[in-house]
Amino acid sequence: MKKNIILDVDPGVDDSVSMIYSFLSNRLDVKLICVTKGNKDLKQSTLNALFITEKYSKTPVPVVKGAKEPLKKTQIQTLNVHGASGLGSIINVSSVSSKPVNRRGYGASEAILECVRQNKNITYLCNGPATTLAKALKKYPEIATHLHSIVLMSGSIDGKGGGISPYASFNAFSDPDALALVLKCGVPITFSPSEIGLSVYLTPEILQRFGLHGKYGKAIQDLCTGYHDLRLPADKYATHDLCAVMSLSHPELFTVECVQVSVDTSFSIKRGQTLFKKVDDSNVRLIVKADRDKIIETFEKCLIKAK
Ligand SMILES: [Ca+2]
Repeated sequence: MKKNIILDVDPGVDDSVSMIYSFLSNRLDVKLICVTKGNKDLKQSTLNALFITEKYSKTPVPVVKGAKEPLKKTQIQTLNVHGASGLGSIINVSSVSSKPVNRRGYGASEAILECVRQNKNITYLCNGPATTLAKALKKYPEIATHLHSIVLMSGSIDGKGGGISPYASFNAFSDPDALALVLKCGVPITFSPSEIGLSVYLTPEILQRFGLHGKYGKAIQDLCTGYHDLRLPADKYATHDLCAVMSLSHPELFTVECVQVSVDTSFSIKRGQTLFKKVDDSNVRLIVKADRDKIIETFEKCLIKAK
């Protein structure tokens, strides 16, 4: 049976890769896409999410515009590592004809509430800052009682950053208050930290091969071309958000540990730092290892099957 998911994104190259995979995977059923300000501002991120959904989802999936700013307003820069549009070498997204489902009195919190009420055992996959989810949980605590689990692409095992901050991953740094709030909601949580997406890197040879696998493979090639996570050499492409999604579709390819986690919400240089401590039992799990070869093989099979 397919696993129901809400996918929260800030596209973003690796967000888009994770969206395409989620649409194609025979183990996942995407019920709602939420967009949060992160890699790009909310307007561009929403346009990008609509573009990817319209072009690569085989069935219609509602897209809802979420949080425009973090819970506590700070000067957050966006990371300019995803190309001008946020979609690597795909520059022109102006062909989008669909619109987000937002209307007066109905925003992301309402869309999430409706979705979790309608779909049993649903997992919230957060591939951007946790702001939209935190706001929804604050407004409608009932959401937590419906969620099966939460997967967060956030944090780093070693408590270091390297992109936007020396101590925090981009998503944790972008809204640590939201992350701390989500951690208190009682739902089982899995962290897919920076180290995992960096370890499961793609190469130009792999992307070239993907490019021969039809429309979807070509999209992955075009997305990743022009994307450079500065923690990797220029010819290695990180798969942060894809790993988070695949940890749900293929948990057997990931090693997890039960942990206690703390998030630094101070306004010091350590803002957004996540510290994990291994414990015997906890509702929080941390991915500590991923099987790169099998993940890439599984992803490639999915692209070939879909073409
Ligand atoms: Ca992201």
